[in-house]
Amino acid sequence: MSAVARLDLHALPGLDAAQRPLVDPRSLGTGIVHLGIGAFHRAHQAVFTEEAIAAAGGDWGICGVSQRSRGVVDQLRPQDGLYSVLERGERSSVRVAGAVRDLLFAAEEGERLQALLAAPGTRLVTLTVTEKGYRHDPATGRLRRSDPEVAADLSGNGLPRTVVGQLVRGLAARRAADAGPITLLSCDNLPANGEVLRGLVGDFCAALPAAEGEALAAWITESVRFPSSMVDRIVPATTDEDRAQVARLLGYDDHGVVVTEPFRQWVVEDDFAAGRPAWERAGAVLTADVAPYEAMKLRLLNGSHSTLAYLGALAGHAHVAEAIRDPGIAGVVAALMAQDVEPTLAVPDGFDVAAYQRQLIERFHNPALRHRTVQIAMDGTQKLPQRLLGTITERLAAGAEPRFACLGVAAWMRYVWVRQAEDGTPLPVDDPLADRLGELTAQAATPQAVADALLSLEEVFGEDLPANERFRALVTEGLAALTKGGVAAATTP
Ligand code: CS2
Repeated sequence: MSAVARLDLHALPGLDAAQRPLVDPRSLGTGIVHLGIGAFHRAHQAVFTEEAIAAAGGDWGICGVSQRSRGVVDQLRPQDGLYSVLERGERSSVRVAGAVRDLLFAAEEGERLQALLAAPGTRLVTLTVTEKGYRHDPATGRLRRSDPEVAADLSGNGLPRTVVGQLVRGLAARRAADAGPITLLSCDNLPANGEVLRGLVGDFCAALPAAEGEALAAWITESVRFPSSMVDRIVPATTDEDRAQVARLLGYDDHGVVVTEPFRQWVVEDDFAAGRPAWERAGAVLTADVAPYEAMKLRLLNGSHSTLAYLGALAGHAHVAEAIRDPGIAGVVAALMAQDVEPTLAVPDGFDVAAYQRQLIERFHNPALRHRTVQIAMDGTQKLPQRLLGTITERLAAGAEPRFACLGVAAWMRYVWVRQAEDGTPLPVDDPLADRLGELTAQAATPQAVADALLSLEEVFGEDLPANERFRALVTEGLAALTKGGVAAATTP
């Protein structure tokens, strides 16, 4: 039992001015439904939105929807939606965020979700549902109709359980209610995330009976926008220690704390059907073309992150900040960025890509952020295509040898194959394809056999890349080196 009182609206007058929300939460109407109210949303879009409302007004309060677990709903509901953002850089600071006004647990409140999507006051749906939440094949971007939950949602029996099902059924209800246009804004780490979402919504409509699907698809084309966006802020999972620090700083007990770095970036395609918060007033970049920023961020930051995570976890580094201090791993990450990724990028005018890389390395070094390598290692099958495989495909086509990106893929293979660090510590394989990975690697005894088996995963690697002998050789060499001499030997220049 904690001795301090729980954070809620009554606590606000007692906080230091610098710790209070920037807006009066009580005065805010809800205009945004956010699917996937995890720590990342609360430390990123919710912060931009609150600052935008503080600067320019608007009823853009957020209803945060949790899909699978009621954890966040139980944390935030008793706190009137309030939670604190603990920024850790050279100094720490904490502030209570006020833009989340409502919580909804989709698994139990599916009807309310549908009603909210059909309400005229809802003008924007934002999403952070992670890569796997889209239920698509990462290699093709198409909806996985064989997924039992997608199939159930298509059959129309009961309330929809998948994100795309919820959205399409909600849009149908919105059309029936004549509630007006709306924007669906993906904020997940996928290239052309708006286009991906539009495609999946289209796939879902096309799989419905024609009488239902065609008219709905036509209405969607007319009334719904799907802008793309690039999101960036490092947000490690919150620990008990973080919650204890906030209780000391705030004087209140907050079950919904999120921890993050000072840096944040949001580049948004400015294509909205029914208005948006003035995010540019909070430092977001609103632009016509997000693609160059997305590629840069996914390949440089996330590509490095995944490489650091697999090599780091195998070498026994629990956190990113330790992994990046390992000279071998640091060398691989620097070379991955400069030699493999940079030549593939269309750098926006006036953008200093070398400075961006230096800043990334600095952010990875942040000793106050305890970002676990196994957290980033999660869902590798959903992350590899946009983080490493795009780079590899383009470099091979240019006649180059993307050695470092291939070593990242090899480290993923070693990780899902042996499932333990070099010191014997077990490493979790948390991935929607975990069973397949287990089956594929179970029979394989040599690096060559493991690489062959894993490269047969067409939904991850597609068809062309595994047919490339250079690629197969580079990945297999990397896996053989990791197997023979460990991370230290494989990362020695
Ligand atoms: C990370 C990202 O967990 C992961 O896979 O690479 O969540 C990363 O921290 C964010 O994209 C940073 O913006």
